[in-house]
Amino acid sequence: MLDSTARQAVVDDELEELIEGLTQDEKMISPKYFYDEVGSQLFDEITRLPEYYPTQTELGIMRDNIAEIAELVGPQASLIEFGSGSSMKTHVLLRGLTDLAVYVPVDISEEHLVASAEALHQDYPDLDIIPLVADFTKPFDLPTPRVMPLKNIVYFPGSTIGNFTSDDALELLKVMHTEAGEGGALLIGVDLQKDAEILERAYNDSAGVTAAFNRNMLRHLNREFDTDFDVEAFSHDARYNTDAGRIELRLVASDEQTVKVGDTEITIEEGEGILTEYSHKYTLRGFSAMAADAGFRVEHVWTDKDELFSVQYLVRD
Ligand code: SAH
Ligand code: AVI
Repeated sequence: MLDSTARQAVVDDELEELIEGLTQDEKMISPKYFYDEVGSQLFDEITRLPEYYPTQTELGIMRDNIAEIAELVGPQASLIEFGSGSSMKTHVLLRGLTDLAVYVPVDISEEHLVASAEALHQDYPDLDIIPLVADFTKPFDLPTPRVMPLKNIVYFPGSTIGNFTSDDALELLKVMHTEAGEGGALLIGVDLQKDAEILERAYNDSAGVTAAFNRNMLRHLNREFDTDFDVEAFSHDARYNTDAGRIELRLVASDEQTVKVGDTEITIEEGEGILTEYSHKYTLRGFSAMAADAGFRVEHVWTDKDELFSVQYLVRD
C-alpha cells in the first residue's frame, strides 16, 4: 500500500502526463483513463456486442485449443495476467491448466479488479489468487505465492497490446519478458488486420456503448483530477487508419471550451478532436518481428478459421 505522500506523488506525475498529452499538436489522453468502475462495466458491455468480434473470437480460439495450450504451459505454473478486467477468458485457463500454483490478475481499475477476484475465489476456492492493483506500464513487484511455481506464464489477452504505439508496445513486451523470467512464456491475444468495414463496425456499435465508453473517460478525469470537461459537448469518432493499420478513437468537441487541468488552462477548438485510443491490428509476420525485438520467439499461433484474431505462445529466446 502507498502512503499518502507516495500517493500524492503518483497523482502529480499523472497530472503532469495528462497536461503533456493535452498540450501536444494533436491533443491526446492515455486510454488507461477509460477504466474507472463505470468504464470497466462499459467495456464488459462492449465485449457482449454483436459487432465487437474480438472477445468471442478469442474465447473460441482458447476453448478449441486449451489442450495444446495446457501441454505447452505444463504443471504448477504461475499465471500473471496483465489488464485482467473481468478475467472472463481466464476461466478457460483456470479450468484447463494443470495444478496452477497461483493466479495474479493485474489491473489499474481497482474496484473492478477486487470484485472480479472475489467472484473468482468463489469459483476456485482452493486456488491462490493474488490481485494486484498497478499500472503495468510502470515497474511493479510481483507478490510471493504460497507454492513455488515451476515457471511464470504472463497472460495478456484481448489484444490490449494494440492500444500501445509500436515503441510502447515493444517496451511492454520487454517488461513481460523480464516478468516471465527464465523458462517462462507469454500467452498473448493479438488482433489481426482485416477489412476496414468490419473494424469500423466493431468500434461504432449501433447501441452507442463504445461512444459512452469513450466519453466516460472525461467523467473519470473530472472526478479524479477535478477537471471541468463539458462531457456532453464531445462526440465519439472511431475510424480505421489504413496506412497505420489501426483504429483511432477520438472525442470531438462540438463547441470551443477551455478546461482547467491542474494550473493549466487548455482550450479545445470547435471541431477539434482529442485522441483517446489507438487499437493496432497486426499481421502475423509484423507481430513476430516485434516479439523478436523484445527477445521472444513465437512458439505457436492459433487463429479462428477466418483469421480475424490470434492467440500466440511466445517463449524467451
Ligand atoms: N483482459 C480483458 C480486459 C481487456 S480491457 C479482456 O481481454 O477482455 C483492458 C484492461 O486493461 C482493463 O481491465 C483495464 O483496466 C486494464 N488496463 C488498461 N491500461 C492499464 C494499465 N496501464 N495498467 C494496468 N491495467 C490497465
Ligand atoms: C482493451 N482494448 C483491446 C479494446 C480494443 O479493442 O482496442 C478497447 C476498446 N476500445 C473500444 N472498444 C474496445
